[in-house]
Amino acid sequence: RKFNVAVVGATGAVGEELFRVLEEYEFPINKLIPLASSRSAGSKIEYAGKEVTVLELTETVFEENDVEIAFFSAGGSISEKFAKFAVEAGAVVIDNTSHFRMDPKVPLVVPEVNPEDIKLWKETGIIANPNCSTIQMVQSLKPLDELYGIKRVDVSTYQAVSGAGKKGMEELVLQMQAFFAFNLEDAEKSAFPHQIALNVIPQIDVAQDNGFTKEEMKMVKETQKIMHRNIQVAATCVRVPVLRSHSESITVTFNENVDVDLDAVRNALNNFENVKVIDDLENKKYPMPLIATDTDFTYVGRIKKDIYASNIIHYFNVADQVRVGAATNAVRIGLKWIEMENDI
Ligand code: A2P
Ligand code: 11C
Repeated sequence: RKFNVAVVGATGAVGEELFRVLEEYEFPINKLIPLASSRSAGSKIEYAGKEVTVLELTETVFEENDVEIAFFSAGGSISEKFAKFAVEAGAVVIDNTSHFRMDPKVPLVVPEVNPEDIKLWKETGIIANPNCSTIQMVQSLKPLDELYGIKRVDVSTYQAVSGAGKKGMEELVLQMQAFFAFNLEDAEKSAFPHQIALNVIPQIDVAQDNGFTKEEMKMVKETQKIMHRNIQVAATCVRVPVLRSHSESITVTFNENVDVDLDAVRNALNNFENVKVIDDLENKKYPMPLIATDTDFTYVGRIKKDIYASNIIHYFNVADQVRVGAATNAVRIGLKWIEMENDI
């Protein structure tokens, strides 16, 4: 059986990647309905060698097109306003924004980690896709938690400008061009709190009352919801002038009595679905954004045991956040949903 599939935010960075991933995974599509604002209505996207016209997102477009699966990736306020119309039209909504993630009735899913939660979709019609930084982190935490039991996670991120969508990528490129034209002062600086070219910005999203940012607290709350455990998490989220793929330096503290065996750690990570270990420091081999970009794997390397405590490890984790952290995770949710709900 094939499905009528809508993509809301069809002209955005994640939307465009979604079409590529849907095609690569041979998603069973009967009719594809790309949706965006009135600005883009009438433009064309290419899917499986054919041109498909972008329609304007309206309250009635889901009903009119018999949409059965709707991927939303046009920002939280659009999901807040329009997801209900897709649900009323009988579709399952797979939402990439943060809007529904912490709603206790809405499952928050990384298919490799908590696929069984997809079953809870019936209550609201919505399945939420976690934040990109959370997805790649929990993919490495899950096998480690199964191995030894995790007590605490300390993470610093190195997040690419693609996390801020197309405008974030354009701004880095334009600032670099302006730098080489000796004109950086005049370059646009609006996608980030400061100039991103030749800089590192320790702020992603807005400040919270506790001194952390919203992005950092997403990593805390979403990790606990996905893992179904109150693992302690402290995050510092940093924007770096990398075009694509987020990196994370992660310290994991296991339960008190654990004496870590690094070979067991490497095996557990390597055997976990869609995780790959690259860990050969002597030969300069470790995960980097340029390795992860355009792939569907979360790469882990620089794995080391703490020099003071036998229950602590440190490692570096990299994934293409437009794919693993957004489009691919959404498509994997869609495929699992089809498998679970439609016996295909
Ligand atoms: P549009 O191109 O018509 O503005 P990104 O995350 O790369 O910035 O992309 C955001 C996506 O969300 C784009 O596809 C954009 O469409 C879409 N979008 C933004 N505002 C609206 C809106 N009011 N209605 C429908 N889609 C929107
Ligand atoms: C970034 N992680 O890199 C953010 C973007 O909650 O879906 C994704 C925000 C979200 O800027």
